[in-house]
Amino acid sequence: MSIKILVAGDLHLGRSSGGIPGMPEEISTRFTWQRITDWCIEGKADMLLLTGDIVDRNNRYFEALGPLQRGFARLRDAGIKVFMVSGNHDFDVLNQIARGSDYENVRLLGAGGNWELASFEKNGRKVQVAGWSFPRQFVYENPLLSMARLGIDPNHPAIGLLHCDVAAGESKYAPVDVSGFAGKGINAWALGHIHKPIILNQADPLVFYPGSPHAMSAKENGSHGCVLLTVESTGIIRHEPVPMSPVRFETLVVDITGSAGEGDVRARVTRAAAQEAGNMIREQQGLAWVVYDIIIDGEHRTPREAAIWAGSGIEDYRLEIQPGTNVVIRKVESIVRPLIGNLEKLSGESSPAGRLAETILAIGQGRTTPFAEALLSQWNAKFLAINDSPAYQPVKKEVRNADLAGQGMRFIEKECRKLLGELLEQQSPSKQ
Ligand SMILES: [Mn+2]
Repeated sequence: MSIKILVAGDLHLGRSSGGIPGMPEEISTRFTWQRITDWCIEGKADMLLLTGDIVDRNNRYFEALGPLQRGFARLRDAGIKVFMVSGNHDFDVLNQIARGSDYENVRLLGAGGNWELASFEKNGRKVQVAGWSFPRQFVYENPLLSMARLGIDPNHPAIGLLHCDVAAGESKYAPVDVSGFAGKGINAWALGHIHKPIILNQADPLVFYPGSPHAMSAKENGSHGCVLLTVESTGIIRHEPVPMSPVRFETLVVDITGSAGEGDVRARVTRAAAQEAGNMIREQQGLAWVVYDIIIDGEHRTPREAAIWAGSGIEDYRLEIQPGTNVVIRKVESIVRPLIGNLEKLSGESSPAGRLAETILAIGQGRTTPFAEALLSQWNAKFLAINDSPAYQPVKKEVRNADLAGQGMRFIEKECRKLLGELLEQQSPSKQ
């Protein structure tokens, strides 16, 4: 018989997802906490592991504790054990709750920053869990360096729980180097602190951040959920993502080339969003909100107007693509270029438009023109003057190493396209 262990981190109870109209219940992280506990109670997991920052320190701190405790009680009544470590947000509160006598099923490991080992048994099979908890808000030392012998039995699988900042160099959130997880007698390390799900090492040991189970902002795009660890009877630990977040943030690039007026541009944007969200809900159940940041791309005769059309009134757009699943658009950005038409033909002309077309063509083919060269030397002089100003000293090294000429040429090409687009727009019959 295998043992199923659900791992969740960085829930930040007390917070809600931004960018969603109204205050529907499912945008709050406590909705996802309920989903996680339901999932365990339905018998899909034997044990729940929490990797810290379960409670958010800055948002309605006391309000968050009620739902947490209700969840612990429901898990207790269902006979589900919880092992957890605290993070920088909940270093004090998780320990207080676990120390009380109400939840004998809940155990905080490594209180006070002292490593601790516990074990879980089911059907005569044992899994060990080692953990370390944040003793205070900021920890500048690497907790792995103080991981003494915990008496881990090599005959049984062992899981490590740690809230830490991997590969960050200096950090006040328990900086750890990824190489430090090996050789500790742990088969799988479940980490907390980083909200994006990441697998740092696939095996021997497995090292991963489950990420936030609930996507809280547009920065946390993509699928968010928990990780299910299955400890096979052979002792091998398998891992798979379990999507949980009712909210998903995505960025979508929509090409509007060939679209005519306002209605057409808007239809392209909304159709693309609805279509992509439709594909997404086939893969992931329980999505209540799909929130898009749209980037319109391509060529248009009037790029400025196209950007305005695509974005106007977008805050009111809402499409229910299936009962209970809504698509909304948070913002629209534009990288649409002016429609230039036949560059080759234009470049043969001796007009200003011809000169611009010639330059755009040349840069695209890695060549240059006297006009581009003159612009580049001016660009270089301006750029270096800015670069030498004291305000930019901190970023200077990075800039110095960059491909300056390439950067300048790309800038010149972009500006030539913009200019040429405007020039042609002025000459077009509709404007005369
Ligand atoms: Mn944290």
